[in-house]
Amino acid sequence: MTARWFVVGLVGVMLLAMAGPAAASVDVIPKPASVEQRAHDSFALTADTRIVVRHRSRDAAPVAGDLARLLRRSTGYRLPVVWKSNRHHPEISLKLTRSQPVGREGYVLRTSRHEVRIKARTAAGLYHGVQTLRQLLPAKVESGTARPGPWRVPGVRIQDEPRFRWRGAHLDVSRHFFSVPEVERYIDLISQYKDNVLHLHLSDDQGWRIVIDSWPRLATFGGSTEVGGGPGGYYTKRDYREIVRYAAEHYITVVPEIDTPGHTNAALASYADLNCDGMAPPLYTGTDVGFSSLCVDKEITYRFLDDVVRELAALTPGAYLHMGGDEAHSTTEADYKQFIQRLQGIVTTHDKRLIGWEEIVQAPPLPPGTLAQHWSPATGSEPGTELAREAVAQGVKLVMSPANHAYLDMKYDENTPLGLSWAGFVEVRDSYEWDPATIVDGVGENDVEGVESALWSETLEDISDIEFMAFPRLPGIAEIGWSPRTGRNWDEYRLRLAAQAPRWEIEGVNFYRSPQVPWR
Ligand code: TNX
Repeated sequence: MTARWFVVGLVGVMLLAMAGPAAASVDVIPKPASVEQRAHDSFALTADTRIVVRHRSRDAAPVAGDLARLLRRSTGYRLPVVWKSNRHHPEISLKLTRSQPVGREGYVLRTSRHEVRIKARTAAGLYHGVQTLRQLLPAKVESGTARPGPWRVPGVRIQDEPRFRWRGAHLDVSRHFFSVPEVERYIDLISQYKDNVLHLHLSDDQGWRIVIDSWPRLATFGGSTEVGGGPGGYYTKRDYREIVRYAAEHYITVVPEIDTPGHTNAALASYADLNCDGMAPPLYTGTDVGFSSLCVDKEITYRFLDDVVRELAALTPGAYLHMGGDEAHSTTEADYKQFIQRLQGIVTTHDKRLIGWEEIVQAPPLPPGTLAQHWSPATGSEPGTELAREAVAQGVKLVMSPANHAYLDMKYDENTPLGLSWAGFVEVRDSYEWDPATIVDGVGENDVEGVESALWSETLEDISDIEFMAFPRLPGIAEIGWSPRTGRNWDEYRLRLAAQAPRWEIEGVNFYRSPQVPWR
């Protein structure tokens, strides 16, 4: 064989090799754990289709209702939800069953000419299967008004489950306040990518955003402004319960954060007694960090925390309360340790588990089940990675949010009109190309509870700003939390990401058209 033919042959083999895995993938984010394509098994949704809840399952019924609402809107079909199959009607069936080869949140989705069948062990698993089905249907399925078909689902057998238990999206509602409908819109968007935690940053120097009945001025005064001096706002307990309820409907757990002992100017401004010198500082509308601290030596500080934690715990069905702990630059080291020690006792007393930013591992011993959130942009063994390793040494699991990858408030590049850049620019590729189990030396797969994107709101004023920073980066972080590590690569991912754009256009999502993505 001549060298020339050898090269031609080699290129051919390479093309085939590339076509192999590409052919076996569908445009779904996060990428399912396993996809088998079966061209002759494609399904067509028609006016005759029914949605069948097998075994009259009460847990599955709301998922079916949700799917029916979505499909009725865009197809205009009746799509009754029924308990029984009937061979004259094509069907989408949802079935809860113990005997599935997937874990708690996983699902199996298979199509045939007659049926799309989704099976799972839990309603959450079915819900995730439905999110996959949405993405298998044409983008116009997201339309709010009836569109003409056809409504084809490609022939597939998908078996899927998450890599990590914790797949979070953090939203800072303190620096700027966001209304309940804005938060619910964010829930709509993140749940499509199988996130299961909404971490609400409810207090900071610039605003206290939740009513605490025993300390009413926290909300009414401490919540009365925001960065830039706008009117701010706060959630009543009813508002907060509504967010929790809406999140639960999307199989998302709310993790509320009250940031302490630093990031507390709004509380200190509301109650003079909380200050060591008994003088309340003015409200703050700038963007500096690290200048405020609760008074570690005063007993009233712990009465305050006990009240806040008790009221918040009563409103929060999830296991975790986030108590901050970051950037306490105005608290001495000794005070910090003493403070975190008492704080964790308070959280435990109210039957909740503690999660804090990674600085909390400086105050051992932490109770079992405590989580630390890694946010340093340092990698490998660089300075800044010690706290993550310290967490591992203490058996504290990590939620990974490295700022140079997972901070969605970082600018994409120097031209991004919103955002900050202290951790560098974070283009779409930067946010996608990292792995939580290899980014810090000494932190492996079993030390990681999960992954979380963070969206700080110093520069973000409304939902449209939130969307612009979260999209298209958030789906990539969600994929890192859900999909197996093998099989994830940027060149393939960017094509699947591009395929999401028509959906976002129909949903009215304000997203950044990164030049790194081949938008169609
Ligand atoms: C750091 S990371 C903060 C926040 C800021 C954010 C801005 C962390 C735990 N604290 O207070 O809003 O940077 O990017």
